[in-house]
Amino acid sequence: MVKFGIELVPDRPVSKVVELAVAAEEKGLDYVWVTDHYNNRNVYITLTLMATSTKKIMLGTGVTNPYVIHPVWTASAIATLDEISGGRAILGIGAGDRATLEGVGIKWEKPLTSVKEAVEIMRKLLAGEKIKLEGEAFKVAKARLNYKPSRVPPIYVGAQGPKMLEVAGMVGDGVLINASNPKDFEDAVKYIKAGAEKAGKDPSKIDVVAYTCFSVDEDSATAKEAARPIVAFIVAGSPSQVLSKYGITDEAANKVREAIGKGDIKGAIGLVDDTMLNAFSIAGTPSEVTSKINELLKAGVTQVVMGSPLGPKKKAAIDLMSGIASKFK
Ligand code: F42
Repeated sequence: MVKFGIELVPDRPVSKVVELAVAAEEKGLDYVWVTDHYNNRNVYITLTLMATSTKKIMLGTGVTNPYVIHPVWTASAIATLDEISGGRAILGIGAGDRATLEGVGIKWEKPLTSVKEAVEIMRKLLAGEKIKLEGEAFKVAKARLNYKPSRVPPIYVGAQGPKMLEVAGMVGDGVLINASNPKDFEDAVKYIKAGAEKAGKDPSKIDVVAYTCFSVDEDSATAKEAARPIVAFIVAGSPSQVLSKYGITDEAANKVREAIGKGDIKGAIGLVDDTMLNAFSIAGTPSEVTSKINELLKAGVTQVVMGSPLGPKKKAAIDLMSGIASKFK
């Protein structure tokens, strides 16, 4: 059965973010994923408050990275969150955001190897075992937690590129794919499957998560308006081969980039057309987004995450999403 989650960005007072997690639980959603950027509120402090304010909903980092925080520390944080939440922690990890990392002087070296080795280290520690690893990214001479966690929480890998999707298939229990268009998932599933098979795992056991740019409202135009700013930044940050897949020309994307470069965000938003919206978001009325969700499921998605902006009003969007999710149960 398909699962539904919500992505929450701790870019506002934590109490407000926790309120949304509580609403998501009350409305029957299955997962809360909290993004991790050092320049927002701290991911683990936010998740801890969510754990003490909710009872059922699963709580994950969506996603942390092995560069800012060493995997031994992440393993300890997730084990603690799992204890506090009564077995509801999920560990989402990815390569991290290159620009942010370089801004603080961290070199973004060997992203595939770093994620793969980090997962190996964390799985061992979460299983209560000792780890010794002479890896390419990490050298761990001797590490172990001083207690045995009651379980190894599921580990999800954030991935977009073919090689990272393959790594996710090899080492992950799930994959968080930052995309909204069914076309992206048809390809992604092939890479995940190849990775799982290489590692001798059953690919059908891997949770394939669409981590979408999502906006829902009773009024289609209002929903789309709310998604435009995020889509403008996605268009500006996407390489030509991704844009051309959707019939978006370099010329059109360059105009958006120029506007953002000049700080004219309003102008950039005005340049986002329906082709761009359709390529990079799920935005519209409940019936419009439901048909897009159906297409995602056909492409192999097993969990749909309603990501930023959620809608013009976040709580109202959670209400609408709850109605949509209940039709799939
Ligand atoms: N990043 C954050 O910082 N915070 C978040 O909260 C966050 C959430 C999130 C959710 C879902 C999701 O999918 C991604 C998310 N991200 C977040 C972004 C994430 O941290 C990564 O930046 C993003 O997923 C990286 O993109 P990617 O999966 O495509 O991987 C990168 C590294 C890439 O370029 N991959 C390529 C590929 O094909 O997969 C190839 C890279 C490659 O091959 N590089 C070297 C080589 O020579 O082969 C590496 C060699 C080696 O050993 O590693």
